[in-house]
Amino acid sequence: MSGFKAGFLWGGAVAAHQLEGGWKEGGKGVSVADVMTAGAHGVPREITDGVLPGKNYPNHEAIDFYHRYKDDLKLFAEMGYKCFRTSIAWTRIFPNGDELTPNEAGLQFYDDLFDECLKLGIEPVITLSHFEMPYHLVTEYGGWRNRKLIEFFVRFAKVVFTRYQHKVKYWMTFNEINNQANYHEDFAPFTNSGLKYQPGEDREPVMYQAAHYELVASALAVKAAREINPALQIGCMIAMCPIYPLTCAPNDMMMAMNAMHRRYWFTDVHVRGKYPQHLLNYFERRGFALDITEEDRQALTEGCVDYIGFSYYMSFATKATEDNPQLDYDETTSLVSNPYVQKSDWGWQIDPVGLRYSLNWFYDHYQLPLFIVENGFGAIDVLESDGTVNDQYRIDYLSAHIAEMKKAVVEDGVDLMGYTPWGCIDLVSAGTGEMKKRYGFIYVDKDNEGNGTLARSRKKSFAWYQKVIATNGSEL
Ligand code: P53
Repeated sequence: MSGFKAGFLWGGAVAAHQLEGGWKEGGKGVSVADVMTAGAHGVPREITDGVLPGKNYPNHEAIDFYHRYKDDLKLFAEMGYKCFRTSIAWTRIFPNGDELTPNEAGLQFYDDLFDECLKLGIEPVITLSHFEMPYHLVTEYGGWRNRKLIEFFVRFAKVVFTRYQHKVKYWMTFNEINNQANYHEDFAPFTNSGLKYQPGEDREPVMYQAAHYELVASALAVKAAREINPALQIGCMIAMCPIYPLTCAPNDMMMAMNAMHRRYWFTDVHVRGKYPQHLLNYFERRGFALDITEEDRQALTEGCVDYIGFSYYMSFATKATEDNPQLDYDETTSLVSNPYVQKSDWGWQIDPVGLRYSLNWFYDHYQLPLFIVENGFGAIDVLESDGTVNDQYRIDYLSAHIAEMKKAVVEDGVDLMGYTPWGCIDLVSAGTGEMKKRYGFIYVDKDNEGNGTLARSRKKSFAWYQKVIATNGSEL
């Protein structure tokens, strides 16, 4: 093969809560993203008890895509996008999450959005749950620690599969479902699963329980999609940060293997429909008695995904230490800095080769088609007086990653469906809530405090990516 396959899905990726704004429009309910304030590098976003006066909630307005999507999609079309990955805000369809009937105004919004995409020759690629579940499900049910959420999610999935089956072919269930492996911090449990912990609560088994219910819900959604329309393709979505051993000391290697087990078992369940034995043994050793029924096990086997969607930004490294004889991985304490790679201003390790490694790792393990649904460089951009942004650093980052992705396809034979760089238009950072951490090919005039005209302008990377797509990745 000489390059990327015909019909390769070049595009861009975003998530509803990070760009739409319109947080109360069209009957939308409050989501978990609506109760998170702006933070910064090293300053966590505050999760407030509901929406409080006087706080800065950057997702409420975001970049106002809700009102401006037609113009923004035109810019994506100008770059030559074949696809556009976004999510459906669950709260536009079921504002509280536990209603029996959906909100028509919300459904209509996505009908219009998808029609507009299709008119421009852009195929929508849709995530069902991307860090924006209804906040009501947190306050009334405790988030995904409650089995009832399976029913609510599956209802939501069935409604949107049925409604959009002739407009959307490619779907993903839960965005970066494995972020919650980082359960000591508050961010991932809340954004993945609507989990708020009691002081002193043993967080780890709660995380496993919530993830289990999500995996069952995902499997039931996959099964439902096939019944609704067998042409639909449903993937999982995994945050891939491959974990290297710091050295070739055998115990460092074993530590890295255990770390990979603890961060990526989610993929095993999505793809193979059952838990890996190492995890079942770990539950036993730790005395975690989870609610996993025979019916759940059956559901998991019947809802295996069609492809693996994943994000790739960085690699991690780990090492064995004497105070950890069982080489257990703890994401807050076990990671070390990799001396061979550079870091972004937000401390993310820049490692293009890690993308080739990740593609091979997934393909070796699972032999399913892969879809890189996020990759990108969060950086501080400077808008020049002539309206341009000279983001050569972003071009360097993306071209180096695409070059490695090409090796994985051409030299290693990985089956890759597409590539959608993250935050193809500047939007609110998920991790920090900042506007300053920009990823886009399109600059949006708005700052961390919410000031700005929201005007859009093309960065240098815009024309560069346009050429990448036009040449199907030959010219980087
Ligand atoms: P931000 C952590 C590690 C890898 C990806 O992230 C992550 C996160 C969470 O911060 O999130 C994904 O905006 C996520 C997007 C997010 C993007 O990566 O923190 O799917 O919603 O915006 C970039 O720089």
